[in-house]
Amino acid sequence: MSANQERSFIMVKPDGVERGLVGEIVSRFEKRGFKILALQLIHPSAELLQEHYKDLADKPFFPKLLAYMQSGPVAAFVIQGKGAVKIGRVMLGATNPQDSAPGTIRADFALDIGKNVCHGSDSVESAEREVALWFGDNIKSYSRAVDNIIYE
Ligand code: RTP
Repeated sequence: MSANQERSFIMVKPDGVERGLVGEIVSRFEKRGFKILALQLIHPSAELLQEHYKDLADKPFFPKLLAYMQSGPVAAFVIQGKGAVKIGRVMLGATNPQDSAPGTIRADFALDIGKNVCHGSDSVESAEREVALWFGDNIKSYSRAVDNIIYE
């Protein structure tokens, strides 16, 4: 896979969907130059969320996190492009919005760690796992003429 094909799994959490931030958040990634490879509004099951957040199962906040993530639909999408995972995390901002840098999604739209609006994969390995978990094989690549302008 070439560097330009790196993928990350991004999700607007229920608070972000409820507040009408889906378009704004997707738009930021589109404008940066990332290709949207998949996009779906999903009502996640407890099983899906337990698998997604399995590394956090022992954390004291885990039950609260699962309840929050099931409080409404999420907008799950996949971005593709150079540095998708790292840049995705930078664009989201620090997990706790109180620490997020100005201009990041969490700093611009959130105040509390437990309502931090969005998720982004934290490594290339997690991204591949999360893309497969949420979208299975339902992803088809496509070419964009604009890639010739975005990439040197
Ligand atoms: P995410 O998975 O949502 O992108 O967040 P992250 O990697 O930046 O942070 P992680 O440690 O994986 O935590 C997942 C989500 O759990 C909630 N959380 N609450 N102390 C707390 O109450 C606490 N700590 C984490 C946040 O919503 C965080 O995004």
